[in-house]
Amino acid sequence: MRFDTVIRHGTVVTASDTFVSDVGIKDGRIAALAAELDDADEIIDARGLFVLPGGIDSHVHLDQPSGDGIVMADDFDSGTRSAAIGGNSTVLAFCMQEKGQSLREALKVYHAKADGQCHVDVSFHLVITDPTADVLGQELPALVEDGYTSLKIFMTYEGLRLRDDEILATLDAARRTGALVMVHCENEDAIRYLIGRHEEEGKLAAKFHATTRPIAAEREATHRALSLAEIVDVPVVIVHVSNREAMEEIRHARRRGQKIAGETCPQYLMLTADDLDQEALEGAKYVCSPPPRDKASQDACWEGLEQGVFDLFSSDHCPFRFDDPEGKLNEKGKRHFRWIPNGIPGVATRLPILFSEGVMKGRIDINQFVALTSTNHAKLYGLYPRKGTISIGADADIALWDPERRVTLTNQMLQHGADYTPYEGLEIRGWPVRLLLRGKTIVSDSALTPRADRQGAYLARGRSSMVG
Ligand code: DUC
Ligand code: ZN
Ligand code: ZN
Repeated sequence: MRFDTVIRHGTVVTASDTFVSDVGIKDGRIAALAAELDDADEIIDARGLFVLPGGIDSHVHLDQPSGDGIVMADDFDSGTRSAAIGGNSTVLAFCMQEKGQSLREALKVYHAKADGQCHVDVSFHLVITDPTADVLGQELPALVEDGYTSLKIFMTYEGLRLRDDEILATLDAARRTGALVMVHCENEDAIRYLIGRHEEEGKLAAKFHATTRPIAAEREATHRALSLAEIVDVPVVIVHVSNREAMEEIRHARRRGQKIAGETCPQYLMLTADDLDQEALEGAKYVCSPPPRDKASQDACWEGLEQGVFDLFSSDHCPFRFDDPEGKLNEKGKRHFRWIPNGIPGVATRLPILFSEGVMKGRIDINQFVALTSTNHAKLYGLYPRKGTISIGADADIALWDPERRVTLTNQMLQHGADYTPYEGLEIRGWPVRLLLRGKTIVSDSALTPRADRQGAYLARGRSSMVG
């Protein structure tokens, strides 16, 4: 067979295997894995490089309205450009239902934002904020059939959070339809109570974001979410776990026989609450929810990655500009932590951080890296085996990694819309030097190629591997 492209002499890595092989690509798909393939229009020399499935980041916020004049720093163009720079070929973003809005209406809005704008492949999780009988009974089943097979619910944020009876109804609808539910676990009533107490005491600086959202508030909500899921007998994903106690809840639930996926994120490995405690409003840069904790929590999250408590390592990219009246330092945010928008940028730094801190420091092996950053996302969110692995017939979404490349992170190289990165100056070992999306090179040496020009496609998805 004559190929469009052959990647030669690289070390191919999947979630289970590592082997030296050439990769033959035809019509955007992987067509051969063999030695000495050379009949191709384009030959890419990958000697000394790892040939990995492109990253899949299944937790990315793009172009969501945040209320009160706050504007998210990335739209689908800039956010997916940054994702590609960081070695990702697919992102799963959120389609946020407004109260009173149908899911179909919400999807129309998000498709209009995304379609034709994306540099990598994209799909949507539905965020359900208004679980009416019509939404759960009529819309959801039809949308799951149409390939919108996952949804997110919140236990915190007034206006977004669901109460326990609404959570049960949503979980039950998910069970009936075969959708997978992601849950943001923090106890809103406890947080509101603590914010009130902090206000009485005049504690309004950014660092108090962390003390109003303590570990117990996350642990309690995690336990409750898992109990509610047990009651209706449905799998769930516990997203952005920040500490040992919440992680142990996942372990306990699995011991009870529940099907649970766990997710953690770079901020819980690399940041602590001390980062919020800085002069000149600098702490606002690190405000996200759940908040970063302490060194012991970082160690626990590493343990969870090493031991398989966490299946997913996602960015929770939720970017706001720092020095901007529409961002972190909006007028009210300068004076009170509760008005600092929650979230940090990270779609470009997720993979390099885990590669450098995890693989190169010997905490996880490279097969675990692939599982945590690509394969498990594809399996859990209904994209496998088209995405998330290197096998015959899969989309040729491939990242070439140079383990010898040393990079000092700067905001500018990440090409997102935020005006900072929480990881400025971090020394990284190992870098994605080339990225192919369905066989076309879209990133080379940290720059988008002309072929990258918004070639990302929308992906309808199948059912999760955890469902059914
Ligand atoms: N939850 C997220 O998943 N992302 C950003 C903010 C939040 O609360
Ligand atoms: Zn969340
Ligand atoms: Zn998020």
